[in-house]
Amino acid sequence: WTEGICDGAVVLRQFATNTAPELISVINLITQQSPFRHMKTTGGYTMSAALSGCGSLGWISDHAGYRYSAIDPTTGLSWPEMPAVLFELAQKAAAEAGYDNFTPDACLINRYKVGAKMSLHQDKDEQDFSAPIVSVSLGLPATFLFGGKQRSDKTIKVPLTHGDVVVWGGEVRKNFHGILPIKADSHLLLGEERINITFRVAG
Ligand code: MD3
Ligand code: FE
Repeated sequence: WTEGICDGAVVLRQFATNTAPELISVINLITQQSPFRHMKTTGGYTMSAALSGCGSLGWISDHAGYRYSAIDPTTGLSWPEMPAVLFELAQKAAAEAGYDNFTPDACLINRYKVGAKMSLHQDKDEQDFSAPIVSVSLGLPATFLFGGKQRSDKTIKVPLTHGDVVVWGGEVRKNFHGILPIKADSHLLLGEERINITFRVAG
């Protein structure tokens, strides 16, 4: 079933639940090639969520700042190809929210262990802001914080559980957002972890 959060944000509850086991097995293959790593923020902090990715571009962070790169700096190689099961899920979810022919070139995979979080930030390293971001939540539940155009704007909390997919486009594409610390629990498929996959048109 679908829920609107506000203009431009559509939650597709349980949209990925049936394909989740397959998603998890391709993520295991991807992270054997491009392992999860903790990026550093430009402020010098180490991010508590670990990152990997697939597709022609991946998100990186270093002394020079944040950007997308065709090379995974950890391996010196290209990022793994985006498996069809991931690409097709993202395309179907985008279509469900009214975006036809969504063609993501970057698939970022965040892994949260218990206690990991993501502070309020905006996603603005992509070239094409007219394309939405599609996010898929797997494993432990999370509380998503959804804010406005400015960091100080009030935030609302949106619970995200295993299988939920959210399409973020239009008006809210550049809004501040974050994830509260993951609570201790265990999930049948992923154990004490949450995985979030985001699909973007980055290049
Ligand atoms: C709303 N990830 O990777 S996904 C990120 O759960 C990121 O790992 C979070 O924020 C996570 O950048 C949240 C949902 C999401 C992604 C991008 C957005 C929501 C968004 C961009 C604009 C507005
Ligand atoms: Fe983000």
